[in-house]
Amino acid sequence: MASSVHIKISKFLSYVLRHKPEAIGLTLDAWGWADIDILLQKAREAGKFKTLDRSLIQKVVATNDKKRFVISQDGQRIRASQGHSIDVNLQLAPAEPPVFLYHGTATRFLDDILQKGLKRQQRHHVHLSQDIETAIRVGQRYGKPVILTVKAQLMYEQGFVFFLSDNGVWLTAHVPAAYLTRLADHRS
Ligand code: HQG
Repeated sequence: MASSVHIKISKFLSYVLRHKPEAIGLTLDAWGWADIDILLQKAREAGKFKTLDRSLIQKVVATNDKKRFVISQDGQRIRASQGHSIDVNLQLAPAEPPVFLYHGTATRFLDDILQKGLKRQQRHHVHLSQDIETAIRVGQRYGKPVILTVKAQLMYEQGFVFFLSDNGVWLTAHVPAAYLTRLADHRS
């Protein structure tokens, strides 16, 4: 179980590595990497986490529940594995998805989704999970959860491109409504 400090640091890293590096004057390279020393320096200058150092970042990365971040092989850089709203190239190779993938959302979005399909909204991609439990947790963030089954293999066969992030999240640009069905029987 991650400590509350770890969770706060993970949220801070998600914010600067996925959405707003400029909030602390940080610059990511084209592939989404930030230099860890510079990140630490900028975080300190911004008055964030006085105790944040390299070993604490390593601990947060290693123990993160969703493995949201990776550190480069040389140990010098860090990036988020998925979830970006800013334009970075994660250089993920297209991959063949399983027959079904799942998307958890809130009941209030359902009508719109069943009409227009799943849109990526602020992020690069629509996020899909391989298991229903994860989808329920994702949906719960926005309200009463509802789970959609995505006919992923059929989409793939019909030319839609899928990617698998380093931390096991399936990504695709858009899921038209025709490939979605509501999973009626799930625990909430
Ligand atoms: C919904 C978290 C209306 C969509 C999670 C979702 C995930 C529509 C919301 C990752 C729609 C976008 C991503 C449409 C989609 N009409 N609503 N046509 N199409 N939506 O947060 O998938 O903890 O950008 O259903 O675990 O919820 O941050 O996407 O409810 O893996 O690592 O619009 O973020 O990971 O919300 O979550 P998000 P998401 P982390």
